Amino acid sequence: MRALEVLQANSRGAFTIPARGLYPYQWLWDSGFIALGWAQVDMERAWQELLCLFDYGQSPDGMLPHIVFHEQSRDYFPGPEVWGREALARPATSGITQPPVVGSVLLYLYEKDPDRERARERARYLFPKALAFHRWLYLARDPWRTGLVAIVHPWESGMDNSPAWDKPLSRVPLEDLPPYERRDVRHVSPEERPKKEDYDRYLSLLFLFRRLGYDPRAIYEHSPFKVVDVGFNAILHRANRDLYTLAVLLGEDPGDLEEWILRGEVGLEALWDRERGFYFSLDLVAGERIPVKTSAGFLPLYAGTPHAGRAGFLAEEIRRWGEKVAYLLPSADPESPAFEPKRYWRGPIWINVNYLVAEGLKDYGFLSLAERLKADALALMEREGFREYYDPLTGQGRGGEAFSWSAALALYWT
Ligand code: 9WN
Repeated sequence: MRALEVLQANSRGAFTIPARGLYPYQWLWDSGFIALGWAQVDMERAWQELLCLFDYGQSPDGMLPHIVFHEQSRDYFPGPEVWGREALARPATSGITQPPVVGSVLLYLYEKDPDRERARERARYLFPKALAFHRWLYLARDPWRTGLVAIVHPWESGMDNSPAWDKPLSRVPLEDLPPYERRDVRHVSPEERPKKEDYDRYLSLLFLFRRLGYDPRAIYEHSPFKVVDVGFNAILHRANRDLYTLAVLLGEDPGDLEEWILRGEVGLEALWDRERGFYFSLDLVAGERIPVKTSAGFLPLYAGTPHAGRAGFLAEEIRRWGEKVAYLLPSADPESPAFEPKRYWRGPIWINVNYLVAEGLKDYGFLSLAERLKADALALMEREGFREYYDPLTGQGRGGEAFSWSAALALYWT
């Protein structure tokens, strides 16, 4: 299947599912990457992707959920009945969020659209909604105004079973869970997915949030998993910068963006570990750094916060990882004992992360390394098709097939 055919096959009118069977709804950060793909072939469709997300997914307080359950499906667990957030006028949604790439995608669409009238009209409509999402993130997840927001569930990182979450997740008490049946392992081999222990805790957190009525304040206070994810915050910082640029271009009031940018820069740079020369996430429950090297640690390059010296360190580290694998960029340090080349976010290459890190490397002038991340991603997709992830040692495609954001980013790059 060609890249555009993948998007067309996964399109459900105004939104695009990540993959047939495996993920039958609209996901938050997927839709951002997918819109970048649509923008190469059908600008109107790209705008629809974001409009659909905000119009149907956003709650009155600004929150954007990680899944909008537009349709009924028996393919995915946990579905809308498990989250228990059925609304009357809107489709049901999940009760947690995901990395905020949409602000940056909004600026991209605005700049790319040749129909300037449409670009202005759509951007003016979506800008305050994107701003409200960021305001919600700071209110709900940074009550102490540190400049960094917390995630309360591994699914919020988008990198679900990252080895960085092993320790903080192990502290989550297991609920007396009702019997449940995973559907992901009907579509994909269990060796390529998170383990049962992980799912038990993912669900324990879900049921806790449900009991708390999805009240953001109660969740922040009571969640036994509370982490400052370097990846999430780097993406948020870049989106703040991009929304600020958009505000200036549109002549709109930038609200608190300037303040968030200033505080975010200081916050992100505080995640740098001088001894180990890497950016790490913070476990807010234990009050400690999580010294586990994952690809999220390279995302400050995308945020644009490191000074040249630190950026050079990161580029060097990517090259070192590159000597241990056949293709870049593995999602976890290939030398770490936690590295599993086939299992989801514990080693495989993800096309969206290659895109984000390549963008950052390009901004810092590491052009040949940025080119390698892009070339490796394109070579893998050419050889194996548009898979969800790839084994960095053998290049073998893994996880879902005909995966939307892989196809979308191939369109973006070619
Ligand atoms: C939970 C849709 C999503 C991606 C995530 C990826 C995976 C879901 C799952 O699929 O997560 O959100 O059920 O495994 O980890 O990044 O957005 O493609």
